[in-house]
Amino acid sequence: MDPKRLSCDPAAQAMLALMAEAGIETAWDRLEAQEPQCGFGQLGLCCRICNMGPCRVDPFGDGPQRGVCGADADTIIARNFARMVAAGAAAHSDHGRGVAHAFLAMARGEAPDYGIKDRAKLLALAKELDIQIDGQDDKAIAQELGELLLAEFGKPHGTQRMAERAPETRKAVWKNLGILPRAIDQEIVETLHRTTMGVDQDYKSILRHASRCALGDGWGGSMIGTELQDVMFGTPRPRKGEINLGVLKEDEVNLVVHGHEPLLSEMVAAAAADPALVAEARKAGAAGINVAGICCTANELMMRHGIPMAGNFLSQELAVATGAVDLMCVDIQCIMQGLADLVEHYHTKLITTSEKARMQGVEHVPMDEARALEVARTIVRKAIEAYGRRRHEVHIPREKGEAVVGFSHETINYMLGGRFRASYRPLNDNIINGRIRGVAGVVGCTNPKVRHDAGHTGLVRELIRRDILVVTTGCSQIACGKQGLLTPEAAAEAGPGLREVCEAVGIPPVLAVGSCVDNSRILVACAEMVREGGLGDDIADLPVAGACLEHITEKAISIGQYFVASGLLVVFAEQLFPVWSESQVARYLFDEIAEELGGRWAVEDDPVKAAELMAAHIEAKRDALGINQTHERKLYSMEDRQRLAVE
Ligand code: SF4
Ligand code: MSK
Repeated sequence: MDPKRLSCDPAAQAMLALMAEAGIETAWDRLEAQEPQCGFGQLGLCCRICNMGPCRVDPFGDGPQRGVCGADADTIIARNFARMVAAGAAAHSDHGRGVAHAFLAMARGEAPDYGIKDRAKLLALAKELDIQIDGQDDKAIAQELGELLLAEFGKPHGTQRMAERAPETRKAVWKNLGILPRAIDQEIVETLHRTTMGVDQDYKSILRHASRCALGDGWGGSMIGTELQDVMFGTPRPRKGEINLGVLKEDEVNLVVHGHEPLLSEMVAAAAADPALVAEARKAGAAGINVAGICCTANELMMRHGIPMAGNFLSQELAVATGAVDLMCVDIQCIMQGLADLVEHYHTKLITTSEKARMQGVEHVPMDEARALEVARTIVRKAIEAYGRRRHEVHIPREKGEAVVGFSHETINYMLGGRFRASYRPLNDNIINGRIRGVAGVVGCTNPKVRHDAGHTGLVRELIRRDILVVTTGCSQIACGKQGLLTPEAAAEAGPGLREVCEAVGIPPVLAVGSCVDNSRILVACAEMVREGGLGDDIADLPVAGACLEHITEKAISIGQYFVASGLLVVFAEQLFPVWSESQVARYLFDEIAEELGGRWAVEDDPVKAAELMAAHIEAKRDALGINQTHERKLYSMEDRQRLAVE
């Protein structure tokens, strides 16, 4: 396999060549060993929900058209799709629940190493949720807020409080369709119930509930996670950091944190900066302790502390193969089991930390909120010990670049509006005057079935060239960072209108918004754009679209579905989309769903064509808003001016 065909990242190419030479297996090798993969599974046509199966439906019409229970292709595809949404929503929301638990423990004084870093956000959130703040101290407010938000996961009555942030028109759409999300757990459990054998057998009904479940993720579990993380660890502000495998240091203890929850990585970052531990590292012969992130943990750490990012999902094995990673500690999600075998070739110590995510044969150091910093110190000490066992030649690729990350919704508000007039007005105005044609969210994973990073960055380059401002999260954000797209200098690649705005404000044309749960920030930004005025009454009116051309996880399907259910066009790669294109389900998701929800799915493998599709959607929205018409420049007479002044 030619490394250049597997990845467009030169650092990844170098490591792939090195690993191939050494005969060390990667995800790409395991993918090759799996081929040909099951075509029924790829199209969503395989059902193993009950023990009369597994059943499959033949898309060519020659073989069986129904499962043993009589389920047809659409029921099977819809059930599989809805279950992906439920699993993705469960992952994000359980992350959010974990944060809420830690937040509450912090407020009660049971997690002394955590605190309140963003008091203004605490108070704003409390006010928004009708919590009395006058006369209460911060910890008491936090306790009430924590209890209220934790209850959102399992409350017996009512709908999601965070979903109240959506524009009125959008909420009316959800209400009319009966899909306003209730308790997050309820939506997930109901999805699993509906999709067991012999329950919901109407594909539209199943998919409508999938929308409700996904909304419980985006406007519920994920949003709660993001908001409480901001209060505890600080709302991200633009920050510069280094990115790619070249951030690993030959002469330092390299401690890589990988996964999703900042609960652990924040503490590891603090422990690694402890002068006593740095002295221990020096005693062991290292020049210092270098913490670097992989996957969404990398996004969380860089946007709050400027800690370098070593890479995204497909970089996790490559980082170990440099021989420079002394310890990799992981929490939850996107951790390849292949790491456990891989570290056997090196001195690298692998450590799991979450009760929810253990690996056989891998040392487990349980994260404990009550003594979080102490746990983190233990992990750092283990990294120092492992450094002492380094025997290998170290092969750290030279590639590293700079990235500016941390464009939270609050930052975008501030940067575009200014300190005294923080607002989305300038963004909306620049969209209305056409300098910026619209906004695209490019998010999600990296999948070995697609040339690593090329789907994301190819698409992003095409979008900014067309004057479309890009916001990015997750592994897509890291891909963009590696290719220099997260710097203000990248504005040189943008079209003239977007370039002008970026240069005037000093922002990159691709705004790094955060981790996977932070896709909720994009929802809030959309709601704010509507609230600001001039771009319609609903998120579905906005010239905005989303995409992920390298998706792997069920979480990505949940994200896509909540963007669609919020009124947006979402483009995924056709080769990765788990729906048979000739099915009624496909017709519904690609077309009819727009009549109900305003948003819809589309599929396209080619990044250039995907950009064309998104740009066409954005232009159609602009036409509908009437902002594509050239306005005659109105010359005011003195009389007009006087009238304006009076008004
Ligand atoms: Fe087969 Fe129906 Fe059971 Fe699915 S639920 S495995 S289609 S019998
Ligand atoms: S880490 S979910 S591979 S974006 Fe959030 Fe990356 Fe996808 Fe995991």
